[in-house]
Amino acid sequence: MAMKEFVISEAQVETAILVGLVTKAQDERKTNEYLDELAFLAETAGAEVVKRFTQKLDQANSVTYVGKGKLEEIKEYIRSEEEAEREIGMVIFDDELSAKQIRNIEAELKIKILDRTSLILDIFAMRAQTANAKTQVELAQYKYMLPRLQRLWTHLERQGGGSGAGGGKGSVGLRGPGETQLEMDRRIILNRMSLLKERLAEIDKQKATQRKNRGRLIRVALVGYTNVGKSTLMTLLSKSEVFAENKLFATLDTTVRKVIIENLPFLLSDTVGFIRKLPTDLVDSFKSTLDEVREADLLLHIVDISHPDFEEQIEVVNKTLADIGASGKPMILVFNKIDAYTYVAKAEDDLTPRTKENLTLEELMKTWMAKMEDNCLFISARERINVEELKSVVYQRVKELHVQKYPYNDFLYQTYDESEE
Ligand SMILES: Nc1nc2c(ncn2[C@@H]2O[C@H](COP(=O)(O)OP(=O)(O)OP(=O)(O)O)[C@@H](O)[C@H]2O)c(=O)[nH]1
Ligand SMILES: [Mg+2]
Repeated sequence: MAMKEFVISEAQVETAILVGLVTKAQDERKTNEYLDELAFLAETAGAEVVKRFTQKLDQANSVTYVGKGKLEEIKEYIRSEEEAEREIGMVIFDDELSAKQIRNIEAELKIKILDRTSLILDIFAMRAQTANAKTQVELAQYKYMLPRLQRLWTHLERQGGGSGAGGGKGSVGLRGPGETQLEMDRRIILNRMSLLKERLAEIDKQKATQRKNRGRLIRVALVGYTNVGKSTLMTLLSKSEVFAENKLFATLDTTVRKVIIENLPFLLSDTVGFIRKLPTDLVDSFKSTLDEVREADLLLHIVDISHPDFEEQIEVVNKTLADIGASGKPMILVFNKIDAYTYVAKAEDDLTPRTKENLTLEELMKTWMAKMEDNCLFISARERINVEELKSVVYQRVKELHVQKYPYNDFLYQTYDESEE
């Protein structure tokens, strides 16, 4: 269709300021990594980060998160940008804010305030495709909103009645339940939440039935931090396209595919990635999505070895698995993206101690293989390095599990002709 009648103005990108704390528990390097991730989240949601503020505090200030002076500094920055006709769209805080903190900060800065949780929820709302995912996200959003209703009221009055700049439908942080819906009072929200819960229970039941009808096949789940390459690997192993991109939370809904390696069929599922500082409430809301992980016979824990912080990511994933009751399962640790691994080579005469940044890929592999008693693999899903090795390891493990779980099931030994798929 011809578009010549229309003048398409350039989509206006909202700008964002990030705020994080350096505390006893979180040193400056950590804080910067967290803020890198927060910036990636903001970018995924469609905002451009123009400035970061950090402050050293023993712990977050219960009234305004940062101290009074720092808040003043942020306010000053926003004002000066405004004067230069560069309006700041929002301020995003790296930790979950209380109702009180949001109210006070907003009163001071008079600008849209988000925190890590509401930003993640916003991305989830943007990404949700199926009825199941949409219901789960909506429930999680109400859970977040409920204790902060006060804030939402004042927030929306300003959004609706103000100059109109930056607000409105579809902007970062305001997707999901529409503005009219937000005018509901607490009681109505609670009613809506119980309706959503009923709906999810219904979906859970259907899913459980579906899972039961899948037959006697071993179930393997891909788990891992967000953006590590789970969906890319799923596509590779199942030979059918699964959505993957270089954004956070590209996958929200679980995909289950039947995969056959040699003569062995099994089920492989790809599911939502995990992230740091993800509130348990949010994880709970994804119960039915995560059932797939909980009921898996074998986990393939995918790690992005090219990420500077992959070790902490492994810990976050293990902790989240424990939180959802999926720890203690047979697991293979799969280090992905070996093609993108980089390290800082040390000069021969440099006698300062080597740090993890100085390890070559070979050294790192050795360390992990010793630690995992060889129960790990190093691959590149994108460059197809060591994928055959991965397949044969998965084949062995699935076969063992299959014989254990279904000793009388002989269809393992039929030979499948790959060309018949
Ligand atoms: N360099 C490199 N990039 C890869 C590799 N595997 C995947 N990627 C890229 O990493 C990004 C994320 O891949 P996905 O498969 O979407 O990752 P995911 O784990 O499914 O991510 P979420 O669904 O968002 O949690 C994409 O841009 C991929 O192309 C790899 O082996 N090497
Ligand atoms: Mg994915």
